[in-house]
Order: sequence, then C-alpha cells, then structure tokens
Amino acid sequence: RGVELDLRTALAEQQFALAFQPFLGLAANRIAGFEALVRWHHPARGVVSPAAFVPVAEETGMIVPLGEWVLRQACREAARWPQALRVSVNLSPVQFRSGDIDATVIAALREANLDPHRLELEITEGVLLQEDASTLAILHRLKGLGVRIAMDDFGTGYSSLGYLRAFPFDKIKIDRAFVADLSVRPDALAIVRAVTTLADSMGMTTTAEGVETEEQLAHLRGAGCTEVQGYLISRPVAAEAVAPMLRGA
Ligand code: G
Ligand code: G
Ligand code: NA
Ligand code: MN
Repeated sequence: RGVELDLRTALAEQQFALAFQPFLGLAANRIAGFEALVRWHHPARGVVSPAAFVPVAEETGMIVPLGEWVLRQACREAARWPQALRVSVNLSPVQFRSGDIDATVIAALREANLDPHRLELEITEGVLLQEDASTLAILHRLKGLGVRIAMDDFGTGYSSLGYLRAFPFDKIKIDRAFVADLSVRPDALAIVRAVTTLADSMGMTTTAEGVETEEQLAHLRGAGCTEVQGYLISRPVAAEAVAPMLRGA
C-alpha cells in the first residue's frame, strides 16, 4: 500500500508534529491544559490533517507506532511547559486492541518524567464497542496510574449512557455538533444542560468542543460546563507557541 509506506517513511523521517489546542477552565477563566493534535508535514502535500491519514493508519496498523510517537512527544512537550498543566492525547480504538497500551503509556510518562495526573487520554466510543473485561481492565489500570480518561465526541454515537455507567471516565467532551446548534436550536441547550447535570452527578467534568462564538460561550457558562475548547479561545498552535501563550504573551 502506497499510503502505508508513506506513513512509515513519514514516521522514520520525523514528518509528524503535534499542534496543541488549549482548554479554558470556566471557573478560574484560565487555561487548564492542552489537547495534542497530530499533523503530518508532508514534503509535497504540505500540512495534512489527521482526518485524512488516521483512518488509513488505523486500517494498516500504523496507528500503533504513530500513536506511541504521539504519546511520547506529547508527554515530552508537556514536561517542558512553564506550568504543570494537563495534556490530552487522543487514543485510537486500534491502539487499545493492540494489547500493550498501558505499557506504552507508562513508558511515555517515565521517559518524560511527567506526573501521571497531568496526562489525560481521550477515547471514543469505538474503544468501548467491545465492552469486555480486558477493555475495562486496561482502563482501570490506566486510571490506577493516576491518568485521567475522557470520553471524546460524546453524544454522537450509540449507547453512550450505558458507557458512562460502565466506565470510570473523569471527563465528558460534548461534541461540537451540540455546541454549533446552541444558538439555533433550543433543544441543543437542553441537551448540554442535561449532560452537564449528569456528569456532575457522576463526579465527571465536562468540556465543550468547537466553541466559536461569545454567544455559545455564554450558553455553556450558563449550563455549568467545566471547560471549553474551540477557535474562540484558540486554534491549535505549534508546540513552540504554548509557553508564550501561558506567559500571557
Ligand atoms: O486536528 P483535526 O481537527 O484536524 O483532527 C481531526 C481528527 O483527528 C479529530 O477527530 C481528532 O480527534 C483526530 N486526531 C488528532 N490527533 C490525533 C492523534 O494523535 N491520534 C488519533 N487517534 N486521532 C487524532
Ligand atoms: O475529534 P476531536 O474532537 O478530537 O477533534 C479535534 C479537532 O477539532 C481538531 O483537529 C481541531 O482542528 C478541530 N477544532 C477545534 N476547535 C474547533 C472549532 O472551534 N471549530 C471547528 N469547526 N473545529 C475545531
Ligand atoms: Na479529541
Ligand atoms: Mn472530539
């Protein structure tokens, strides 16, 4: 496969880089952490979005070494930030099924000397589709290390409520589809309110994704969201731009 070979070369030749997008904590009105988002700086095609290559990486299994690189790099970068904030890393369901994800996480934390409490793993429903003992055991082992687990893109798939009960999430990320609808559909606000109430009562926090307008932000504050993320706060930025952002530059 051409693309698989491309991804392999890209990894070997260090064509991947991480962008970081902040989460704003609404109580303190301060940046609470950053999500790491992988980018492919392709020599011919320019910057390629993960939407274009993560699916191929998943099909070919390349997501396992790529995901390991993302984890290690995210931990290394976070260890250098001027404040001990949280770093969130997206995990593919394929990484979970590959077996060794907890060993990979432990190694990345150790290598970077990063406090496990500063690492958050974002998982999608795909991870949970096989709601089996081994998935649960891995999640519990990760949580046992002190790592936080976030449910990504909440509200877009199936059976999400059952998953909330079955798995020990620390945080729910409310999918940007609901945020986008906030100004135009009253039921979107009702859904966001219901999710924040549910999360509260289960001891989880909430992050609303894709916040682009002050109006959406006001709705989310009113609904009791813990954190927001989106272009209104900041686009994803290069690793070198994180420290200046934290110093208020
Ligand atoms: O950053 P962008 O909006 O282009 O991301 C598109 C999609 O790629 C999002 O769904 C995001 O979660 C996913 N993504 C970004 N970085 C990673 C990563 O390191 N690993 C995985 N598995 N997905 C990622
Ligand atoms: O699936 P996931 O939530 O991880 O996707 C993250 C992606 O969403 C990032 O790649 C980022 O580029 C994109 N994103 C971040 N903030 C916004 C926003 O405010 N609006 C839109 N449309 N996309 C965003
Ligand atoms: Na994510
Ligand atoms: Mn998401």
